[in-house]
Amino acid sequence: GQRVFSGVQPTGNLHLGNYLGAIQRFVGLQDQYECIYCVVDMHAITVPQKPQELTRQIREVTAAFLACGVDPRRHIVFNQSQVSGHAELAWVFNCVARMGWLNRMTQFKEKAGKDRENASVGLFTYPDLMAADILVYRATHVPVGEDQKQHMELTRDIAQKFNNDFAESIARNGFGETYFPLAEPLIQGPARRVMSLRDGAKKMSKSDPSDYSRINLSDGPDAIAQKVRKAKTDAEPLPSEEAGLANRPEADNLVGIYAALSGRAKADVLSEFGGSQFSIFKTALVDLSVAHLGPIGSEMQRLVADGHYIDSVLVDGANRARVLADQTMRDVKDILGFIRAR
Ligand code: AQP
Repeated sequence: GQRVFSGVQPTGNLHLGNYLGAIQRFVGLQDQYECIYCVVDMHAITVPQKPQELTRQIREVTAAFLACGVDPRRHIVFNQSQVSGHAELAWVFNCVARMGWLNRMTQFKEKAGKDRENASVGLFTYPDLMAADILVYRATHVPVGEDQKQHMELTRDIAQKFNNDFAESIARNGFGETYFPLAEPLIQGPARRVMSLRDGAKKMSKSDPSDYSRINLSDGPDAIAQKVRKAKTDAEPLPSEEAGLANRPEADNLVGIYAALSGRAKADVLSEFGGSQFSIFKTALVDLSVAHLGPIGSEMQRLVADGHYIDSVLVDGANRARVLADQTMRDVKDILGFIRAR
């Protein structure tokens, strides 16, 4: 079967990059695939979190999924820590992945910074847990932003090494030639890497100290308008063709955002705005962003206000996810040669 898995960390400040790179795309996959969307709270604690804020942020990400149009009845929405198979399989993958593989991960280098001795061990093994998130459901497709490309390659390497190392046992247990699929990242569309509004060389990120660097899903019309108006640009008018965006990262970023929000191609947007000054384009971008994000923000607020409903969605989703994950863990234990109750 074809199955989609993706996760979002409940680490605050959900932004337009998270939306266009991931959550918006979750919605479009629902007609084609069986989908599992996860609030990855265990990933969040790889860096310090305040418990009460973490609780609030788990509800907020869940509300964002629902407000954007993820259907928790037809698909599965839950938080990672409620299904123990993620952590169990991550341990197995800690023993499959090699130190050298993890040493090459750029996200760890960026997040650990200079004080690497003081980073948590969990931050280092984060990609093994991510591989477990995906493979505990034997998911085949993973919609993510471009920043997750390297972790997706590692996920495939882990699946492949497990399949190779245990090939004989996989066959003996009746699973055929391979057990885990080589999950395919779905990194698509004009907003696969949304950049900071203040610096076209940096990705839009939750942890950027400047709130002007990002549009938050919770921003109202005034905040959105201010941030777009202050967004960094160059002095030239917009080009008429996509090739004209080369070496103009800020222009490229704003055009990409406009394209993604309107469901059009960048070339199509430029055929409308080519030759315009940024002031005109920005006004159109404000209108589009407010029209698009306004209803999402207010629906999120409405949902978060009813914490009981959100929590019941997560418990129900976890109950359904657990059935799938438990089956994988039984299979994996048999493949590894562990003893279990039958
Ligand atoms: N700027 C972005 N453009 C496109 N997609 C993005 N994603 C994140 N930033 C962008 C995608 O959002 C999904 C969830 O990401 P995450 O929860 O793993 O958070 P993150 O990548 O750690 O988010 P930030 O904003 O980058 O946080 P910090 O500041 O902590 O590093 C993923 O699919 C991701 O690709």
